[in-house]
Amino acid sequence: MEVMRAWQNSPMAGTRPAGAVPSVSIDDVRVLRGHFVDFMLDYKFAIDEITTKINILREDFNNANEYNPIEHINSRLKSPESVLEKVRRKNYAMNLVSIRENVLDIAGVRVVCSFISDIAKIRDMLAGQEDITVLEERDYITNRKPNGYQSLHLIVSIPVFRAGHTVRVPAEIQIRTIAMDFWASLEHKIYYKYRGEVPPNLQAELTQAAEAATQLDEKMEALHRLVDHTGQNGARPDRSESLDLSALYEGLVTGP
Ligand code: 0O2
Repeated sequence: MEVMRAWQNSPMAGTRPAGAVPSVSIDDVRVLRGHFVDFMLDYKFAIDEITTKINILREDFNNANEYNPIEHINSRLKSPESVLEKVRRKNYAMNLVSIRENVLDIAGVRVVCSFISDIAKIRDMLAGQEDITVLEERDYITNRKPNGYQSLHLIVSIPVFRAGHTVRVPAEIQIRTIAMDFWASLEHKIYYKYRGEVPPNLQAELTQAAEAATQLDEKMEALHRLVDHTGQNGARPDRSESLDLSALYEGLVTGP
């Protein structure tokens, strides 16, 4: 606890008078590091919990012989540097309580779907789970970002059951289509290549590409509906009728 206070009053807390030398020993730093690693573990476990939930949905869809709306899932744990950069940029207090309350995207899970209508489906299935609380929803699909970015962001909190205690951990779930994801990953690369200063002509091209991605999504959605209505919704054929279960039954009754 003393150590936590030391960190809160450390240079990172921004409370140290200019020129003053911080009085944090190597041992303090070690303990602080331990606290931080443990704090970050909560987020790693939150990612594990959410990923498991989504994998269960995916397997359930497959098992039900239904079409599976989940194309792929990925996740990332924000790096400590990136967490601290955000705390500084947003002017939050530099302590773990403040970071837990304010930096809500340390744990991030991305769900990529085939069609636009799948996004609401996945959203409802996750938001409807008893242990998930939706803290905030940012709909960048209805309200596309000026650069063209589209995605549905859910900021949720989820319980993580640690060995000696339970903690509710915030996490960001991004849900988007393949086309939206394709656009976002390219834009992300360009943004980093130009260190945030994307030249206007390239920015205009990106905005046009976002428009093309939306048109593709709409076209695919229309085709999907068409196929759905004609009864060919991608479900695997039910082969149970053609299976002869009698041999299996006999084997179970009579043994090897
Ligand atoms: P990464 O690499 O995914 O970890 P801020 O975090 O301050 O930028 P805020 O308000 O907390 O913004 O969250 P916001 O803008 O709702 O969502 C942040 C995350 O959404 C980003 O995380 C990206 O993953 C994604 N995102 C938001 N806007 C864009 C965009 O214009 N282009 C792309 N490609 N992704 C975007 P990180 O941590 O910035 O990045």
